Amino acid sequence: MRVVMTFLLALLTSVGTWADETVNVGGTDYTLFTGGYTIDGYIIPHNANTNSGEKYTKFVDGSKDNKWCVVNSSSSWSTISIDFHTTTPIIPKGYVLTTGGDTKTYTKRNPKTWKVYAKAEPADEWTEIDSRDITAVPADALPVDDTTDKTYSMTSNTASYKYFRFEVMNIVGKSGNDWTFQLAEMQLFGTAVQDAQHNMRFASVSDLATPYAYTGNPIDIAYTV
Ligand SMILES: [Ca+2]
Repeated sequence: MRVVMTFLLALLTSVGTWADETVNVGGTDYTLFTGGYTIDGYIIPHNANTNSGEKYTKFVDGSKDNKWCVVNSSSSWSTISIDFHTTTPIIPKGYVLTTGGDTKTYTKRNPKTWKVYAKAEPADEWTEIDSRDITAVPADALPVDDTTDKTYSMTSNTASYKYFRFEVMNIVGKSGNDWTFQLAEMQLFGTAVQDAQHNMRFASVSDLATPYAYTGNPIDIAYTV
């Protein structure tokens, strides 16, 4: 039994690449949520072309060495978004975005305007908990550098949430012939207390996505997973 338990422990501790880390905002340390994310759905432009190794699953998979990359042939899209939930409710105080591994080559793929929404229960209405526009606030721009973190805080939030939506309305600009969005990773941080059981990452996301609805803009298409 001890051998089995040791094996299982080794297996669990080898899942994912998350480590217990903190993010310091204004002198206060917040804990990066390491309990795992499950993707619920996403919206991409109808004309998008995504490399099989750069799918939406890469956005919250625990690895900064891969990215979600949505290649578009035109700028006429309104929304790229992804919905996911945490394994346990948390009180988000901010998040870390990580640029893609080739951002120095493709300098315009970072988001330009984006919002974060949250809700406690699936049936709740979304609440906007963060909004960024780098034209209005240039300091919010992600680095034009490969695999680089940038921290965004929303420390005034005191509400507990479990469901999250990251929504991009625009990207920095045209890269070559494409209007392409990419990010390597998003990590929430907050004040929720985690236990050891939740330090493993859940990566069981189906690749068998099927479209369920069109948004108000007919060129965007939504998928549940
Ligand atoms: Ca990733």
